[in-house]
Amino acid sequence: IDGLGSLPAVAVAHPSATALIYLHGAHVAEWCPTGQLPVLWMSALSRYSTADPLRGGIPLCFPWFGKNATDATLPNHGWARLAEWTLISAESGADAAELTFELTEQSVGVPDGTAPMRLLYVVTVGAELTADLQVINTADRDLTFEEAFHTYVTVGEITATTIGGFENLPYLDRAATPEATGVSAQRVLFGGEHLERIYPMPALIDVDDAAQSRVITVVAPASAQSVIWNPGSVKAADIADFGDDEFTSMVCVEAANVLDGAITLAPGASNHMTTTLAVR
Ligand code: TA6
Repeated sequence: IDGLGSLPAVAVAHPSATALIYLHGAHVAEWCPTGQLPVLWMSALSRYSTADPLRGGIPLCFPWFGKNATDATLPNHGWARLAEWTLISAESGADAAELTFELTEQSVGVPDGTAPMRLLYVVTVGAELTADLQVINTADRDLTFEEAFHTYVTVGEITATTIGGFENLPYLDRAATPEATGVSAQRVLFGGEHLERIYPMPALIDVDDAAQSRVITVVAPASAQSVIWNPGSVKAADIADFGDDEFTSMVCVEAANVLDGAITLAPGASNHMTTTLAVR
């Protein structure tokens, strides 16, 4: 179908859930299990243009996370979320629909990091949502990259939301200047400030969305790190495609292989990173 901004998208209508996935960035923008409130958050100010990443849903960060280490003019979080992916298969089973998207080197429009590679992205839409990114090194040399699912979930009120799964674990505090380290003595709480933490552990997260009386779980067994991010009022005001008050209704719970968790593939080798979202 033609999504917003006439960007091509795949609309999934399965008895167990609905979803909307843009070919731009193979970007899962919407997922709603039947009988539940929508789970993914999208900014009302998101751009729907091939020049920009969508703001919300599940942005694919690849082949680097954040700023490019060598060229600051390159797009934040890499080029996979800016590329036009191809839907190569769509199947519907009793419990879920399964869609496979592909991106190969010749379809990548953004410079740097375009060593020959093939990305296969399988999204399973059902009562749970699973995303599986497979990277295949089709080059004749080692390929090193970072990758992350930058997942935005929607919550009723961020200050009434807590995140469990990191109790007594250390984190890198990226909201501190300079960056600092900390330990989460308890569940992660939000007070409207900029919160950005990288925990060196696979995501086994529960988001207690008390305002909407539900718990969203995010599991990512093959991720080296978990990133929690809320821009808070100050940082949100600096982000053009992020409404000033929108930070109160979202939190990013990201599965990542970044920093010392970056992946290196030998020629012909491949890896999978998956994340599974569920609501109860
Ligand atoms: O995951 C947190 C983060 O790295 C923040 O630093 C912030 O930049 C956020 O991602 C959003 O990045 P984006 O390029 O999508 O605006």
